[in-house]
Parts: sequence; C-alpha cells; structure tokens
Amino acid sequence: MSMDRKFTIHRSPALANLERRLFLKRGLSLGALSLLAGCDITDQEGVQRLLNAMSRWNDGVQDWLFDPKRLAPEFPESRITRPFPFNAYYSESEVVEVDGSSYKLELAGMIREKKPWTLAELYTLPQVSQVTRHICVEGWSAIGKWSGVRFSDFLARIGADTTAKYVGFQCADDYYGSIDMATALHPQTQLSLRYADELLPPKYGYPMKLRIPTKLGFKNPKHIAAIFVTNEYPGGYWEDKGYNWYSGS
Ligand SMILES: Nc1nc2c(c(=O)[nH]1)N[C@H]1C(S)=C(S)[C@@H](COP(=O)(O)O)O[C@H]1N2
Ligand SMILES: [Mo]
Repeated sequence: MSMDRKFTIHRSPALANLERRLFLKRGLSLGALSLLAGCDITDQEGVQRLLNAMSRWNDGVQDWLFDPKRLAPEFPESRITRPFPFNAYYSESEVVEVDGSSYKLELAGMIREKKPWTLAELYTLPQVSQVTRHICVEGWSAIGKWSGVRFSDFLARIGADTTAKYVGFQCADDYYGSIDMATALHPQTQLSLRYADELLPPKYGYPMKLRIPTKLGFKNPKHIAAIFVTNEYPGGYWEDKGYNWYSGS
C-alpha cells in the first residue's frame, strides 16, 4: 500500500500544516520527507514521532533566529479591550474554582528552594504591571493589564537553575505547558496575580497565570498549580496535539 494513502487517512490539521510548509519551502511532500529521513512511516505513532521531531527542529531554528530580549509593545490603559475575552479548552461555565486559602504553589525539578508558596507570601513580593496585547491562534487579540511578580525575579528568589533548558507548568485544570529558559527570563514575562488592578478573577486564571506577551495566548498558562525546571522537553497541552512549541517572537 502506498504511504500517500495512509497519510490521507490520518491527516490531522498539524500534519496538513507541516506538509504545506514543507511543500512551500522545498517542494517536498510528507511521503518524500519520510523517505529522506529513512523512516518507514506506516502508522499514526510513527507520523506523530516525525512530526514532533520536525516541530522541535523548527523550535531550535526559531530560537536561534529571534532575539529573545526583544520587547513586546506596551500600550496606554485607554487601549485596554473591554470586556477582555475568555478562552480555554472548555466553556466559561466550567472554569476551575481554586480555593485561595488552602492554595500552595508547588515547585519541583532544578530549583534550590522547593518550599511551596502560599498566596499571601506571593502577594508580598515586589509587583510590576504591563498593558500588552494577547494574541490567540484562534484569530482574536485583545489588550489587557496584568500585574504580578517579574518571573525572572521569582526564579532568582527560589534558586532556579537558569542554565536549564525549560520551565514547565502544571495547571489546576488539565492544562499544562512549557517555555524555553530565555523566555522565562525575559523582562516582560510575569507571574500575574492581578487583572485590571483586581485579584485575577477565576476566568482569567485565579490564583495566578504566566503572562508572556512575546508568545501566543496558548503559551500563557492560567491556574498554575506547579512550576518545574528541567532539561527534558515537557511539551504542552496544545503542543502535544501538534501546535508549534516556540510560538512567539
Ligand atoms: N490552564 C489553562 N490555561 C490556558 C488555557 C486553558 O485552557 N487552561 N487556554 C490558553 C489559551 S488558548 C488562551 S487564548 C488563553 C486565554 O486567556 P484568557 O481567558 O485570559 O483570555 O489562556 C491560555 N491558557
Ligand atoms: Mo488561545
């Protein structure tokens, strides 16, 4: 049976997207690529492995191509979008309810001080604000104001090993994600505790989210329950479904 038929059967949006990019850049089809790569892709799992390898290679190129210190634009408060949109992989009526009084932020991996943090402790740390644009792959963008702890300050305070490759996040819903260390240390990357000068409401990620204005919306995890530092690629909720991991500038 020809490989092309199997690709037709199993084609996901991510695969179709990858094939389009390959074709535009090099005139290659996925079938031709699999021959070049010397792998016999006859099942969904093999295709997924190749796709992951390609996407990670692409991440590496983007990392090298873009200046990780470039700043995202900031806006006057008059430009804030009201009401700010809600988005998640579920509807607004299903937003997770996190109990702030018993909440503790868990820390794991390549971190010296792994003591969990209560919200009261986090609120006493020096706070910064930003008015920036959130861009969602689903085709909308909106300007909002977030305040909280500069993430690089927090990483320094907990003794995170900043020579590690990744920072990963587990959320109180089933969402999870990860970013490269350069993005974690970016001056605008913020552990946000407030939205529009109020405690972060449940729909926007109570009790905290990571705000990364240099990345697409899905790279901004809400309801963070645990943060870990690692050299092992942690993936993410959408990334593991084929979205590009780097997804930013
Ligand atoms: N925990 C969690 N974080 C998440 C998501 C989610 O479903 N769960 N969705 C992501 C996506 S795709 C977007 S666009 C933004 C939406 O954030 P907002 O509701 O503050 O607009 O959250 C991101 N972070
Ligand atoms: Mo999104």
